[in-house]
Amino acid sequence: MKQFLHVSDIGDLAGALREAEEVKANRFGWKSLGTDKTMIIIFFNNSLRTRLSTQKAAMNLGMNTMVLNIGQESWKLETEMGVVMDGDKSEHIREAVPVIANFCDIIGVRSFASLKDHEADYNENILGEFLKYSGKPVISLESATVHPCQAFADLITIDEAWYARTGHHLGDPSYRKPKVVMTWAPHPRALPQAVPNSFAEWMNAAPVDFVLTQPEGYELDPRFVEKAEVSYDQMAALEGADFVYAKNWSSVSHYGQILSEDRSWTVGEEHMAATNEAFFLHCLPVRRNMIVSDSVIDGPTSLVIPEAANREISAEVVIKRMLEDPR
Ligand code: SN0
Repeated sequence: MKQFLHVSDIGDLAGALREAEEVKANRFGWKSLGTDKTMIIIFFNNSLRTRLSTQKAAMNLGMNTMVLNIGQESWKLETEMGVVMDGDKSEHIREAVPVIANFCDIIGVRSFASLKDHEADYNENILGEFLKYSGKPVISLESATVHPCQAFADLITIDEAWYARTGHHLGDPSYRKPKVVMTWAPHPRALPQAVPNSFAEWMNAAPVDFVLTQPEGYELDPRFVEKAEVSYDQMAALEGADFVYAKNWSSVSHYGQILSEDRSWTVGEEHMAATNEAFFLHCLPVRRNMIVSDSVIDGPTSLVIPEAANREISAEVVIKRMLEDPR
């Protein structure tokens, strides 16, 4: 695997889930793959889970890891082309990428959306520099439009919980598909669309019934919504859900703007009561009592902690595949 951005990069999802199960049962079983290999993990933005889980996964595979926080401990990088660099940015990404690439075998990059320039964000301009000019396998660790390691961990978590509850894995033809609902929820800051984009992309590819619910103006890019059922009525969408995935995102059409602060969308017990005793998921970090009530996130069907733990597993499967075949 040369790059990991989209669900199509991982191929068959049933195979990926089986591999995740093998890795989870034996996470140090492929340690020789990474001997004398180095992973560099680059952060343009903050992180807790991504930083720790990606580094842990690479170490499980026997790799050496180096983490660099751009602008805090490296030079500030200029990412636009054709500018006169007379400001506070000391180095251009066009030089930084090949320099970084010299010292490693795999690169992970976190580069959030600017939420100012739709075209630059949706072209994945910053990650694109690494994809085009590093010559090394590249993993998006939440770039402008996608967060595939999160969506893969979400899928693993849904499969595990569904199996624990019903005795059937996703895709078992002898049993019904779970209903998975992703609901927008309010947030005090404008957030990227990367997490909901990837979750929608992965759920559309998975054997689940996927429903997306959001207020008017929060429609995601059609490339990610695809065939998903979309409802503007949150309570109707939640009816009979087996999984509720809450997330805030800012508007695409009014790019990067907050259009609603409607707290009736905060997922609380009255919302969960409409579901089929649904499991609750969120990628974290989560704003309690904005996105979800304390009672729901602390309740018996909340999967947020096992979901975060599965970030190690999704990252390990991806890095393992890159080590096995970096083309
Ligand atoms: C990021 C996002 O894309 O929504 C990362 C999620 C994995 N979330 C935030 O930036 C939340 C920041 C905050 O202040 O709550």
